[in-house]
Amino acid sequence: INVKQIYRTGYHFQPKQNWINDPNAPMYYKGYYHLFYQYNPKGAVWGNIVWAHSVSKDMINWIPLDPAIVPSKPFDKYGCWSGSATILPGNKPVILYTGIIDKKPAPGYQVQNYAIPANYSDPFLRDWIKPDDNPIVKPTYENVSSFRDPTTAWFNNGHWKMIVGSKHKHRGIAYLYRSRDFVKWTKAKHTLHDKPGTGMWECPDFFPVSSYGQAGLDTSVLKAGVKHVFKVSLDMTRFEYYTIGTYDKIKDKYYPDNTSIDGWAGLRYDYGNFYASKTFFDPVQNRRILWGWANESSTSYEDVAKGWAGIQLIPRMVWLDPRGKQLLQWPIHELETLRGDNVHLSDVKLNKGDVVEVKGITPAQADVDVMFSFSSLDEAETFDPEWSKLPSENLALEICGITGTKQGGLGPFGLLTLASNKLEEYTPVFFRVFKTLDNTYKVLMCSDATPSSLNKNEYKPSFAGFVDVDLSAKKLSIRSLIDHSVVESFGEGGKTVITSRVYPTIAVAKDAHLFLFNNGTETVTVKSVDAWSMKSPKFMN
Ligand code: DQQ
Repeated sequence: INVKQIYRTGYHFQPKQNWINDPNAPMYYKGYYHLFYQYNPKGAVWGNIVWAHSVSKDMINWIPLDPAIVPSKPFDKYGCWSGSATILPGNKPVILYTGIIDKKPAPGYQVQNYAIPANYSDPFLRDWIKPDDNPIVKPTYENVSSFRDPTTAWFNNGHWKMIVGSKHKHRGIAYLYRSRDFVKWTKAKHTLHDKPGTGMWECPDFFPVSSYGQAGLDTSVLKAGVKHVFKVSLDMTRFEYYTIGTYDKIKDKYYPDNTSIDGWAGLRYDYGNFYASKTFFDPVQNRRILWGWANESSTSYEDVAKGWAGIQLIPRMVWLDPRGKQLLQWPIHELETLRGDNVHLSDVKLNKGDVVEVKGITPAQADVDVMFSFSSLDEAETFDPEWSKLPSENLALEICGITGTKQGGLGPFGLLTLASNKLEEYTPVFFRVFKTLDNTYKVLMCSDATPSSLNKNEYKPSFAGFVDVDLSAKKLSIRSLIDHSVVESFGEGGKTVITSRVYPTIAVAKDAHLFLFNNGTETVTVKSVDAWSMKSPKFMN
């Protein structure tokens, strides 16, 4: 293979070439899942943005189509930016998206447009019409260059409602708009939600979840026992955060629960490389699916040399954790159809310093599911009280940066993914358990790119999040989706998720290895590990 192509993913969504970013308007229509995404037809850097389009029966095998929405009208002359789909009564999809009408002021003058299918009988929805009464929403303030990414609309009290992400000074804002006919939209007097000090809110998402069970809800559903999730992508930190809360449909206001931190220290879908995400309701399997984009962590020089940049992560099912304080996420079950050769081990003891190889699969393209257990919490390291003084939005990350895989008490234990045989390179995904002075436990999950590559030019961040788990069962699990240059890891059944992009130089293709490790004084048992070689989808591009 071409040396530049060792980082292409085998089963994560990618077009043949060029730059991609945000997933747009995911939806299901007449037998097919549709994925649109921000795409530069002319190169491997951001620019010339159009909506590329692919369809799929299972969100794993894809049929690429021609771009669906491209600049062609005065109201989107300089770019077709992110947006969403809403399915109107009668199974009629409509897309709302941001059009750039002028290059100035930078990054562009933004309005909201709609597009409708040219032919409803085409399940691929290849052709879209942009009616001449566009734009349907114009910016009203001095925020003409910070006013974008309309959401899927929801319906109540005789109106469709949608939000547009924005900011005013440093306040992040979700402006609310209402319409009876989906064409004439009126700005509400108040916002759906806003928050000082958070900067521009990109790609807001707002949707209901049931209090119990894994079933998803269509975006307009509002009844007893329904909570709402509000998510934004923060331009300033390049992370997303969400809260769980209540939507008051009379006041048309969203109120985060007091168990959710509303700000940079809040919950994240993913504590790693994951941005501009969007959910949709899948009416066929009654679930809500989350799509997110991971950019490259390499230099743009390298992106241009390899001819592409950006991947879409594996779609995740999302639902409310039974305790109601966070979401859970899990890769869609369709991914399992790609599982090939399997290795299963059970009851493997890992003493301090042990590194055990998992052999018999293709470690560069794999799915690994492992359950660790331990017999006592006594060895947990002390949570340094000094750490509490660190900025709370980065606490987990700071601690992971300080401790890494250095010897601990209960942990670090976990996986060494994309590892070279002699461990010159590896991306560790692991837990460390800490005990605070008031005798509570803090479980840290890390995905640390620092040792991932000998290439000095790469950006190799360590990422980390806390796992809100009751340790009385004395077990912790990790599932990692490993795919050449991406490691997507789900801690404790999807309580904490971390994605890293990495560029090993030795641990590539057949020279990549997978190990289990423990570097804590407490012996840890691998109750079970299942690892699969992953096949590549039949048609991807
Ligand atoms: N990407 C789009 C914008 C959005 C940003 C432009 C988020 O609409 O705010 O490509 O990554």
